[in-house]
Amino acid sequence: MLESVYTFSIMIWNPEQECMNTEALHTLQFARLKNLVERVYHNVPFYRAKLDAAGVKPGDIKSLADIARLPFTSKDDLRDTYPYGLLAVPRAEIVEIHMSSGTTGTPVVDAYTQRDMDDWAEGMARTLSGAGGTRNDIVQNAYGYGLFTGGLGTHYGAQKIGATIIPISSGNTEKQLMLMRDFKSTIFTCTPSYALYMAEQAREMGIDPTSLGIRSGCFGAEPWSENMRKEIEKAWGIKAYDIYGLTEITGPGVAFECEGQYGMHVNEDLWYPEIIDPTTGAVLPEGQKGELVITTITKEGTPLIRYRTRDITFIIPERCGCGRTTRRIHRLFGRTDDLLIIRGVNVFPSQIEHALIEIQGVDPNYLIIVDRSAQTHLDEAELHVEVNASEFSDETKDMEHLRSRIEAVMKSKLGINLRVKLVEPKSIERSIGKAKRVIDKRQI
Ligand code: DLL
Repeated sequence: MLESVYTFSIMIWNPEQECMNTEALHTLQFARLKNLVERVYHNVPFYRAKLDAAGVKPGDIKSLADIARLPFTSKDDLRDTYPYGLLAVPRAEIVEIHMSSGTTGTPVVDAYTQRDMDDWAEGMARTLSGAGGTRNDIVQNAYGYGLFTGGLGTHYGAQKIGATIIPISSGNTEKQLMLMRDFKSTIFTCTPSYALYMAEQAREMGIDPTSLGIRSGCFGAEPWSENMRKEIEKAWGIKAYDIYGLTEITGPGVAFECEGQYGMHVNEDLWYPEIIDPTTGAVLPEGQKGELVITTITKEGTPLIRYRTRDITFIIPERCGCGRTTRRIHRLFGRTDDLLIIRGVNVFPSQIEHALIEIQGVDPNYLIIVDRSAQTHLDEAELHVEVNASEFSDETKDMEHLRSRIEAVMKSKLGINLRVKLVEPKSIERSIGKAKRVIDKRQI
């Protein structure tokens, strides 16, 4: 094994792959891409039909740039081929299956061979190392275990770096805090909203979260903002790292933040990223915001070609100072399908959260309810915002002042009129996994 490379102060897990020179990386990616197209063309009828329809044969892939000739794969394709339609190996080669329930209909399935499992553990080993994790750490893993990839993905990565893992799964907040205290956990992993909730519960139980000795945390699986990072870091006295992945593309471990905490390094030797214009499908240059598309260049079980993630970001054009040469994607801006269009104005729920954190007296717990008036047929949006326990007052005048201030901030920052309803501290339902922020009644 190579000697570990230290830049900043944190160890890079796999310098041979993560710090490869760009030319060598492109050569590797091209060889893997070519092999992938051969494999799916010959083993998956769905892909053969798709490539034939696009007029592309495996032999046409002569450079990495030829990836743009390949057709996209979408979530609907995954649903249409449920459960085994995208298998590129005999079923007996599959050692594990995960799936995401999604909010509607048929689940999307990911099936892994042993090699896929190794790649997954590798991606998560790099992720945890990016957050400073080593064999000396105690990782308390509060992502849900089961079909969701957060729990087991983190588990495999923590095992790979040789850390001690506490597989507590999500929920059971009191026990989480007790184990943190008793076992002296040093890293914890969960959704960002659960991290904030846990801190709130700790304080309620008379425990100062900063006294628990956690050093850092890997948070992802849902949108969060830079301000929310600050809140989490302050509440726990830790460094909070953004991590990214999705069930269809193996799970968490696709991209992760390093000590620089600006953008997430994509494990590009395993998952090849592109950014496209979501309307035209054209590939966009680095620095330009669009939809992230990923090709699983080493995946054996259920490989995906140019999978449209619907996640919006851009590739950061500059190379990172940490020593890794892998490209970074910017913190996610939202999803193409999260986008709320309220009276013609585009709003991502994350923008609301961002604006709220800057307002004194409210917590970043909110719910937005959108409906359409039966009389005017216009969209109407109501924003429920939790008042901070210390600011909550029986004085109608004070509350009214706060309410109109929030409405004014939303109007100036988002350009929409939202009716704000202040609700009591802790009255919005907390989540132990992904937080639900939007109820859109217009589709019902
Ligand atoms: O959420 C995998 C995961 C587990 C990622 C643990 C990170 C940590 P899914 O349930 O399939 O898989 O949801 C994937 O969640 O397409 C994004 O829209 C969103 N998402 C994931 N990570 C982030 C992040 C897991 N860091 C979907 N920031 C993705 C914003 C994220 N959104």
